[in-house]
Amino acid sequence: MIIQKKSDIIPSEITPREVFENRRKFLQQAGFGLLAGAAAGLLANPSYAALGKSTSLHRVSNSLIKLPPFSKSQYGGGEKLTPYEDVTTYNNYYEFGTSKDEPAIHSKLFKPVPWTVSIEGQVKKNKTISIEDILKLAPLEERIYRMRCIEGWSMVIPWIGFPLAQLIKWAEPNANAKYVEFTSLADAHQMPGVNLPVLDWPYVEGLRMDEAMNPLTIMAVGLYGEALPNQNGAPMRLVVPWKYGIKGAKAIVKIRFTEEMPITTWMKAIPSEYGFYSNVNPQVPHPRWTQTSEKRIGAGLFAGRIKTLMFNGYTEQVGHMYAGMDLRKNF
Ligand SMILES: Nc1nc2c(c(=O)[nH]1)N[C@H]1C(S)=C(S)[C@@H](COP(=O)(O)O)O[C@H]1N2
Ligand SMILES: [Mo]
Repeated sequence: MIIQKKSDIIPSEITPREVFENRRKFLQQAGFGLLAGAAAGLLANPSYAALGKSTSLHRVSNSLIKLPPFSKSQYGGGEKLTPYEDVTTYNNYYEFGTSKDEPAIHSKLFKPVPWTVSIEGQVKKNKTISIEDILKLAPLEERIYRMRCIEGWSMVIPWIGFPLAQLIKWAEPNANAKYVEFTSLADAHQMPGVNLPVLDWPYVEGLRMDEAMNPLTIMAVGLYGEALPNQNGAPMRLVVPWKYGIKGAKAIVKIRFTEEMPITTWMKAIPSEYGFYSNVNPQVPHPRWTQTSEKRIGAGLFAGRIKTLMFNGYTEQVGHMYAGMDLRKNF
């Protein structure tokens, strides 16, 4: 009742987020902390409070997208989550700046709606699909994945998403499709980094068809129980947990099926350092640093480095795809 009364008098200039934050503050002051938590989407996921989001109740998703309900999954149970604060303020997203704190700051006004994704290349026919329709393609589920950046740090993130295979099925690739290429938005008006020649925009990534169809590969539309924050790739980004983070293209606007191996942005930038596969592999150092260990973000100042595992620990699910391949050459 209090909630309704409050929202009735909201002037139209105030954004839904401000409305939400005001309401939550009000409820907290009135001693309705639990209710406020429920409004933030935490009710369905009470475990988040114990896993790092409790310190972040003053934050709400900056996304304008409303997610349908999602279910829990078998993936990643038991892993200690990287705190929400770190997941959303320590980012790589060069379209919004090259330092880790910049994406959270510069993506505040980014608009992930309206959004359409175009499907092109080796398909039955070119088509486009809205983010709303993408969200109806498959049931959403939460998957806790270990994520490893090629720079040597890692996180454990509770993503919400669906198997990329479901979107590919809808896309109807033809028999010539051997690879899938993903293109991120490059909008200089919304993304200040795109005005700088740090990379050859737009950001492009790719997967071999079997990698794209692997059950571990997901399109993420949320994390920590809420719609994907802008800095994490709203409204939809790729998540491939056995590969380095660079493969996880954010804010995807185009999916193209190809016969030839796509040339990714990082391959183009520095071909001797970044290969197409980018599988996590402690045996193959980056030319300028080792890949044998990683720093787990948010684990604390005195936490030691963790041993990096082959395929980021997902060998059982993905190792078979690389049987007989020289992973030193195909790095
Ligand atoms: N469009 C785009 N996607 C991107 C990047 C980027 O700069 N631009 N950085 C990549 C890198 S290097 C990493 S490690 C992950 C980081 O994702 P996160 O910030 O959600 O943890 O996003 C990947 N996706
Ligand atoms: Mo990365």
